[in-house]
Amino acid sequence: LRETTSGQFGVIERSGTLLSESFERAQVLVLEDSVLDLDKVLETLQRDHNSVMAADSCAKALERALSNELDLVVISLTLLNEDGLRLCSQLRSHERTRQVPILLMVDEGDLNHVAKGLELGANDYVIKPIDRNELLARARTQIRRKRYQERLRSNYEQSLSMALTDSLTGVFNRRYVNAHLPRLLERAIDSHKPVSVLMFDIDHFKVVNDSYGHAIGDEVLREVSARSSRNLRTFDLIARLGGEEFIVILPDTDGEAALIVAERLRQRIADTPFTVSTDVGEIRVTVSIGISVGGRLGDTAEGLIRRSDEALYEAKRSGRNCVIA
Ligand code: GH3
Ligand code: MG
Ligand code: MG
Ligand code: MG
Repeated sequence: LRETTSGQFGVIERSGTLLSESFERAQVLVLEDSVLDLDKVLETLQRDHNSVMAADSCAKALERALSNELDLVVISLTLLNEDGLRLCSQLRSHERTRQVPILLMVDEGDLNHVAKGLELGANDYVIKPIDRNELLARARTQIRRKRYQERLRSNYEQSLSMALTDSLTGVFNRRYVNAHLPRLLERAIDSHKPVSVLMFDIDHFKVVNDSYGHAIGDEVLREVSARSSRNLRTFDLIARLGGEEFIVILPDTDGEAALIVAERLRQRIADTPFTVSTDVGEIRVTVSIGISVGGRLGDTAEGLIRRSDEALYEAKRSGRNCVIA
């Protein structure tokens, strides 16, 4: 026995013969109305301990495909009363099944259907009468390819979200704001709606660190993030710009409404002390907030951020724990 592993999928070979290889069972759906052929396909695919479902009409097959997480659909093009190619195009037109691998089974005399099927999005085919080893090999290839793509996609999504998220607090980071604010502003200008920006900074945060330690400081940062997020609408956006400085972007919000949001945020943080994990008891923190409003022709993201930063500086100078627009 020789084992060659490619990530999750160990391929075990013995003198050239493929043996059962997948650690994860695949969910397979077979559309076939010939009992003999179906038996053969089921028996073959079950050798890999796959879980195999059968359907004898396009409608039933589609229903199953839409209510299961399938890894492969095997479609017979020799159905008595139906055209299996219909299922092919149906699968490709639904979001849920757009990516599922499709393997066709055709009669030798109907090879012209194969071209049509591949055009409709089928991935591969086998010719009847079915050779068991060939069917199994082609099925495995499709299942493996699907899993590989899923892994790539989830790695990609994970690294994307890591690149745009602040690891301490879980809110967005500066990079995300830099990428996203120009687009939000452009949309605001185009739709003649204002977009407001709140910049806020924890007051005398150095004292928190100095008194209780950096770890408690981190806890406070996390709680400030969480408390702020809870008090925003789902389409508002909060990011940590660095240190103890945050930005909140409020789409479709004018200065007056932004002032109300900012004042509420300030109060929620100032009025309820923070409970931290050690026995230091409750910690009180306050924030200073600066507001700017954009949406006029010629406004830029940099300008918007600079104006909110200036307002924040004003708030610090005015004694902290306050909002300046
Ligand atoms: P001000 O009211 O003027 O904002 O005073 P401040 O003390 O909050 O401002 P200052 O900029 O002097 O200090 C910010 C402090 O924030 C200093 C730094 O130790 C702390 N800090 C920055 N990033 C982190 C972090 O990730 N975790 C913790 N615990 N502290 C941080
Ligand atoms: Mg500071
Ligand atoms: Mg500060
Ligand atoms: Mg600061």
